[in-house]
Amino acid sequence: MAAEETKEKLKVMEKEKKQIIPEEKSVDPATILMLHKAQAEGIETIFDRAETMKACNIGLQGTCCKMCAQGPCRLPLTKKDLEGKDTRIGLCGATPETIAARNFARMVAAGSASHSDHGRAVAEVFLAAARKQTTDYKIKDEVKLLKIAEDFDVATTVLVDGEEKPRDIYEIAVEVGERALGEWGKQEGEIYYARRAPKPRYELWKKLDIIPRGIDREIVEIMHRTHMGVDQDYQNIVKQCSRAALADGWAGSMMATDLQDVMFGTPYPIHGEINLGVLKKDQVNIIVHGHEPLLSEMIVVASQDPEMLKYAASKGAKGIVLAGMCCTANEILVRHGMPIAGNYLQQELAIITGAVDALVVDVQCIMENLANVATCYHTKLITTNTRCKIASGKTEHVQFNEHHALEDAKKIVKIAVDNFPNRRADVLIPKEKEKMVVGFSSEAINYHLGGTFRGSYVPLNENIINGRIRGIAGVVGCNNARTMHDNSHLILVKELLKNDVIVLTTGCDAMACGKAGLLVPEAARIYCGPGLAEVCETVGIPPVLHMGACVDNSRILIAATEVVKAGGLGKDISDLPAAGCAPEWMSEKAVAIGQYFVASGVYVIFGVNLPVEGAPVFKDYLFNGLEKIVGGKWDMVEDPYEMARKMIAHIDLKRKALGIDKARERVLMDMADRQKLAAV
Ligand code: MSK
Repeated sequence: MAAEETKEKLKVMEKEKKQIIPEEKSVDPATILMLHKAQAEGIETIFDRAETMKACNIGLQGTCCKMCAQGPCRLPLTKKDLEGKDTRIGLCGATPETIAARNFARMVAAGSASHSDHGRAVAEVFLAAARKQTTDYKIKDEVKLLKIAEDFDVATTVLVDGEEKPRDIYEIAVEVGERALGEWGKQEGEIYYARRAPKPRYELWKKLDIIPRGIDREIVEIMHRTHMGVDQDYQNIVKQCSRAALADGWAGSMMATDLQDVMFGTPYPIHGEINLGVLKKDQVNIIVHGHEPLLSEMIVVASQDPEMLKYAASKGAKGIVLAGMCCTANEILVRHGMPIAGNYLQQELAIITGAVDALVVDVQCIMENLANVATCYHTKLITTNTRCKIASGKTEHVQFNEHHALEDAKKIVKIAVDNFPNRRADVLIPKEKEKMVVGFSSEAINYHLGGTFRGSYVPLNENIINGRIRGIAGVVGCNNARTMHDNSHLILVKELLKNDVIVLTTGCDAMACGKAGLLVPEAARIYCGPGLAEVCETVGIPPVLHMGACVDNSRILIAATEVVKAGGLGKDISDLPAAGCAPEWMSEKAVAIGQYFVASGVYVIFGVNLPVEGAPVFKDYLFNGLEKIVGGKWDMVEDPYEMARKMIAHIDLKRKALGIDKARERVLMDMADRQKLAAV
């Protein structure tokens, strides 16, 4: 059916139903078009359910306790409680503070567990590759392996006849893999990577007794402490939140990032494309969705296999498009330049194009409703992980196994190709797709800002000190169906850029920025204040640096540490003119990330809602008290303009404390100048 005819049909069908107004739900034209198509075809999405199903008011406040069967005890905050003495307690006597702190802690535990279990799976495959038990995975980045070997106290050289010789790379990898895997079950001592932090930060953690002992231990301890009748001191609960979250940020997530880099390559700037327009009507479209890139790395290979392409041609397809969604997308984008179909709230909409032949999911952020939507189209929904199955009976399961991963991947690609001739609905692929430059690992930032000969964060620091760059912001996190899709991400990021704040991004924020054209060097001229624009144009980088997936927030920790080490901006992460924000968060992982940034000394703002309003004393501790202890603190702001204002005010406060509030003019050296210097 011609596109015009389809649109007319859509309009008529829309009029007959009372529906959400797509234009009010997203700022992304591709999303809006697909919501219209969903309505016309009678497909319910998360956007519809968010309209009809309201969130529980007491849950929103964080004061519903369902930790035992005497409850749930519901303790909503009323005006009377605020005016007089707050006498609210649960059946056992638990105060709103205890209840909200326990709920908060369980989010930290779940978030830390999710990232870290992803890391564990990566460590297991890494070890199998190091032991040569699989031929599908190899050690790709030897330089990075040697670097992390130092952090794990693994020797990289060996004495042979009194002479120091390099050790076999796979021998080193086995030892690194074993020590890395040991981090999950360690019962005492401290995680290896704690020493990566700036020295004063490490010393502070030691003094506060919050250095994680082992990842699993800290998560289990949260679950124990939050059981009925255990920890009843909100400050003590938050202390354990810090331990578990640090175990995520500085161990589970950080090891996931590092070991993936060693196996699949450390990201360096690469071109990519984003939005539903990357799908192609005349080709087999496969979308990989979730977070763990272990299988998707192999699907990248399988989808380019000449045999598979020939097979696709035999079914009438002109090729195979492999695109990603959510953080699996970010992983294969930053390493291979594979296109992204969209972020979290676009997952159902991808199927609604009618053009997706297989949607392959691994773990995390996968909506159960995908199974319902898929049955309305020809799309095969394929689960691949024992930890993430969908009980609807509407999916296929192809179990990923690292010992025959490429074979599994080929099986999946074949299912998609076989499904190509089955397309039955009107295919409507939005035209929207944007170009982007991505892949700014902390190593890549080092190279790009410092140049080949003098890789260093010093030029970044110089530009912060001289005021061309006002500060650094980490803007990360999800979409949330309770707020307009991508809207807060984009308003916030644009406000920061206008005020010369450089933005580091991951996750669904990175994708929102990509779709809006903020991830290309040309964006500097359009969106940045004069100082930041000058720096970006000189160096040739976008003003928003895409650093990867959710686990790659650990790259931001490392970048912040490198900035501290480069000098001139204080001695600790908490001294930096920097702030973080997750404007549209929804996942428990975001809370774990927020807590590890706070415990690392960063001011962190969350949008939408933070379930602490029902416990004012606990809230005040997170928003104010913690800063006196760890140097970082929480905040919650709904309005993206206000988020930007508060982040910039914080950055300015830090600049003042550093004595750099009056910008000092310095000569900005370009790459050629720096190379000349290096040659002297
Ligand atoms: S995918 S955790 S919705 S960022 Fe990492 Fe996006 Fe949040 Fe999932």
